[in-house]
Amino acid sequence: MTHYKSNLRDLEFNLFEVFTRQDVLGTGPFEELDEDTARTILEEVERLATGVIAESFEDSDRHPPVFDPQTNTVAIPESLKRSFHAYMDAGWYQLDLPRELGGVGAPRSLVWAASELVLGANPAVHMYAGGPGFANILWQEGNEWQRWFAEQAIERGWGATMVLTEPDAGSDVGAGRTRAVQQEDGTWHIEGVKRFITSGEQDMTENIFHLVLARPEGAGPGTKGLSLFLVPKFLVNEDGTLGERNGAYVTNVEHKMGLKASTTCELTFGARHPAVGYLVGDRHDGIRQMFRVIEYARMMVGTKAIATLSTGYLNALAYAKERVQGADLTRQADKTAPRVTITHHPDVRRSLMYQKAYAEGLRALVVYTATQQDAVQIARHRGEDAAEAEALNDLLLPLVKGVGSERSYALLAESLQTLGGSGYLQDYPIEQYIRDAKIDTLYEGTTAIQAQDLFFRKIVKNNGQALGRLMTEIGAFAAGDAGNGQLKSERAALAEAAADVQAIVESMVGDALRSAEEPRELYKVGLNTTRLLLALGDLVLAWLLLRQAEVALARLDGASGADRDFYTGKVAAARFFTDQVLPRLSAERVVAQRVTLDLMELPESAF
Ligand code: ST9
Ligand code: FAD
Repeated sequence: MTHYKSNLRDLEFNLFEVFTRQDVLGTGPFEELDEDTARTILEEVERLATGVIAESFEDSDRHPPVFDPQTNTVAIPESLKRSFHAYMDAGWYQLDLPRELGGVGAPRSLVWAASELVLGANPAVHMYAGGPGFANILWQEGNEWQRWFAEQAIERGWGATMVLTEPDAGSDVGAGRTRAVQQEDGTWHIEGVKRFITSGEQDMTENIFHLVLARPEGAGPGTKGLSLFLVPKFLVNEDGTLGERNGAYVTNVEHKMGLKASTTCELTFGARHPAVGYLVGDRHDGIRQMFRVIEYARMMVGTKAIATLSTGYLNALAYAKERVQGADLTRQADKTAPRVTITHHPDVRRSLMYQKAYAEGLRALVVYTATQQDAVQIARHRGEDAAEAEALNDLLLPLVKGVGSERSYALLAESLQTLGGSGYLQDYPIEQYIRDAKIDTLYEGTTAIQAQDLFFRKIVKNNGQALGRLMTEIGAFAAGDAGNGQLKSERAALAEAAADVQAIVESMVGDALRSAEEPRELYKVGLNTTRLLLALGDLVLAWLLLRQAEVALARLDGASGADRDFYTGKVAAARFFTDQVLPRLSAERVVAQRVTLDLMELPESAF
């Protein structure tokens, strides 16, 4: 038995009962994949995830990769190598590759469901296995030679990295100073130091290719002046074999709070000898190209966080069902009363239901977002416009990443709390979950950045269209008859919460409009962006949980055994969330509307 407790039942419930993916399987771009095959794939990935992939989770935390500064190499622990190779050998990364690259071209909903299992079992394995995905982007964005390179990378199983961050350029990617100098043969020499590069060095693949943002000499400031370069660790000969060592070396590996199995590297370009780079697609369009990777990685980070909360909750639940402590509250005065398992205590039940409702609501958010990606795949296959699904996917991404990571990290503390003092021990996985999940609120854009992305880019720049469509859907659900009379008060609470969120948005838009006359009004928006992110997240989660409850109520009739328990739990989670979480949005609305410039006027020295 490994640490990882998966929830395949809930994944399948989302895929096939709530979002009916069987309707798109077997058709259009997914013609060769039917529901049975999809279920078999998930079972196989789950078997691998709960087995060999999860096996190295603890060992690679206690014995993390070791950096050798003499040789600029990293030794990955043997246990993690086994997990990584088992995953790559099984070939599941092919699910997400197009057929032209030997892949399956599966719907994104299935891809993300399978990814959740791997990310919950051992996120570092998923990250080291990113090479084929990066190659796919390179293949789509690259010139003819780079497309050939991408094919080699997949065939030979090379690793890959995304290289943006520098010591003085974190959230502000446009502050990057790494230079690119064009050579007479058309290649470029990259010069500079990048930091925090995930998977920058390892000894599991024969080559690593870096996708690097650098500023060509003479290019303008900010992100728009950055170009994207392919910089392989080893140059590649015409027959695909490895050539000379390129001048990109890992010069440090960070010591971190968690996610220790994943190497976080300082990468120095051109200090010892030239670091040859190839301009991706022969065009200076770096930030747009890199955002194709970033969008994928933000979805991945959110899914990782949520997967961790889910296994945290299920570990806590298993413990709570066994742990006997204290008497039932109604008999606490009776010192001879039988001792009960802690699941009998109201406070433990409250905490467990928070964990369950968020874990399952957030999973629904991931799958729902992925269904928008399915819609994009289908529209493109038909040669149709996919703008609406793209915009909704764009709107949902900061929720998956920002809300997923914030809520998961906070709720994992509840999972630990369920175990009492034992939760603090390394005998149980939850302390590692917490350490490993903290990073999810930080990398791929901190929560503050996700919140600004949501408001300024995904709402204001989109003229509120995607948000408007989402709110209309939520409103229609609230006003409809879902639940056949049994979800009436919950739907009323949803409508009220939607009005609260709408009011927050309107207040922020008002401040933003006023800032045209009085620039400082924009500070009020900045004081509310994270509030809006979390509030909209709660609203969407409530809606998705209620959609699940509607399905569950319809199926409860005649259900027995495990199914009955499952559907009963679904209805309970939705009711709990609407009763206990949604009312808080009214308070958030009041706070949002009360925001003043006081904080911005406070002298720094008064903090
Ligand atoms: C990191 C990695 O942290 C951590 C984990 C690594 C795991 C690796 C493994 C992953 C596997 C990956 C597999 C590969 C993929 C497979 C795919 C399969 C198909 N959406 O607002 P402006 C663009 S890495 C889209 O003016 P500023 C857009 O082009 C480090 N595009 O920004 C825009 O132009 P336009 C992560 C967006 O003020 C242009 O940027 N670091 C979006 O110049 C300029 O926009 C970060 O995430 C978007 N949401 O710069 C940095 N936003 O408007 C966080 C912008 O004309 N900081 N663009 O369209 C930010 O995001 C900042 O807001 C900023 C600001 C840098 C964008
Ligand atoms: P800063 O940008 O300095 O932020 C500090 C604080 O200020 C944060 O709370 C932030 O929210 C806030 N802040 C900053 N700017 C604003 C603003 N405009 N408005 C409001 N608040 C703001 N990078 C890569 O390129 N590739 C990788 O593979 C990669 N992997 C990573 C792995 C790990 C383990 C870590 C720790 C980082 C990784 N990163 C990677 C870098 C990561 O993306 C950055 O750390 C992140 O974007 C934040 O940048 P920063 O650390 O410089 O923080």
